[in-house]
Amino acid sequence: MFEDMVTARLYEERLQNEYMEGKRPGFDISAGEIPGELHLAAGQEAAAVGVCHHLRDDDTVTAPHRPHHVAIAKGVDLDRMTAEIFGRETGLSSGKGGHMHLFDPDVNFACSGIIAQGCPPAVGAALAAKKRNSDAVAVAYLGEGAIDQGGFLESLNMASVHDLPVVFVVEDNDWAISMPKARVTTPDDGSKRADGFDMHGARVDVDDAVAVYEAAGEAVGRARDGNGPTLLEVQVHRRMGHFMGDPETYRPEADQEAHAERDSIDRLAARLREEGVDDDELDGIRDAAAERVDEAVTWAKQQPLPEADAAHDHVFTNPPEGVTSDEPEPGAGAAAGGDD
Ligand SMILES: Cc1ncc(C[n+]2csc(CCOP(=O)(O)OP(=O)(O)O)c2C)c(N)n1
Ligand SMILES: [Mg+2]
Repeated sequence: MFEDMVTARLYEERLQNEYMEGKRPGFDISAGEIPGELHLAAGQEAAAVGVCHHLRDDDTVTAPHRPHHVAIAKGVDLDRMTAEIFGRETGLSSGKGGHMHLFDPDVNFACSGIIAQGCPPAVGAALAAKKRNSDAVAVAYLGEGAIDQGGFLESLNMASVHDLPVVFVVEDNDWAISMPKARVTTPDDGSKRADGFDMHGARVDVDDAVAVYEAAGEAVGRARDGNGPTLLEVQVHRRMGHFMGDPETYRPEADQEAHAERDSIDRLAARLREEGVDDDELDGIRDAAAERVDEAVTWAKQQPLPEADAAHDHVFTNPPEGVTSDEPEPGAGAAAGGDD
């Protein structure tokens, strides 16, 4: 878990630097090596490793727009994920999905920029596992700002009615962009919503990977043993802005700086030292993680960009082979100049 947490943190810090390349002197979001938005999850690593270290490749994980820590903990190919983030042809989605749309079928991982969107597919994966008599489970990650979304609540209902092997993991980082949780969501402990759906709920209210691992062990074990879903909320801390370029003018300084006292990586390092792991070993893990991150980024940046023509591949608007489009010719019919 420590190795994955350190890898995720170093990865995010590296992306933070790479992202700004070419975006200055103003902030041109479309310029540079990593075009588009970038949401970093530094500070949230405990929620990723504590759950994903109970999972196998055939278990499904869906993540939201802040996905890298979860992808790393689930074992997504770091090289191809990085190529995807840099928009390269050899990326997981041929460079067309970008950082919010990572798909790795080898380890059953997907993420989406639409918040709570991962919940229904995770329920679908859990239903599929049940129908196949497999003991695979599914995990849907979402932020606390997404728990008022209908898709999440509908998913809780369906998971409970069908007793499905799914765990919903809410990463509570206190903020939905600039909106503090207390202003828009009740109850404060989101896991209590499980009661209304007659399912198990639990909350881990410290940024502690071991505590998450223990709570997730129960939840994943319950799902794997055929004993139904769980809603698990985990308190985490968003160290960075909502997205790269966020001036965070809305955020009290004390909250911004709180990570110094509550860093989950420091906490786990202290725990490992207590258990007899020495500093040399921890440094060795850090060095190996730094090398892995550097290799992934270096490799990704050497990869080709997709051909412009490839923009038309893999999109739903392509008519299937042998079918001609019945779109009216441009300028013909009622649609011309119409109201869309
Ligand atoms: C359905 C939908 N509505 C609005 C947005 C815009 N949006 C992107 S992130 C975000 C806030 C998410 O907050 P939270 O779920 O707490 O996740 P966090 O960013 O804190 O990780 C919103 C509203 C979206 N992506 N999808
Ligand atoms: Mg949030």
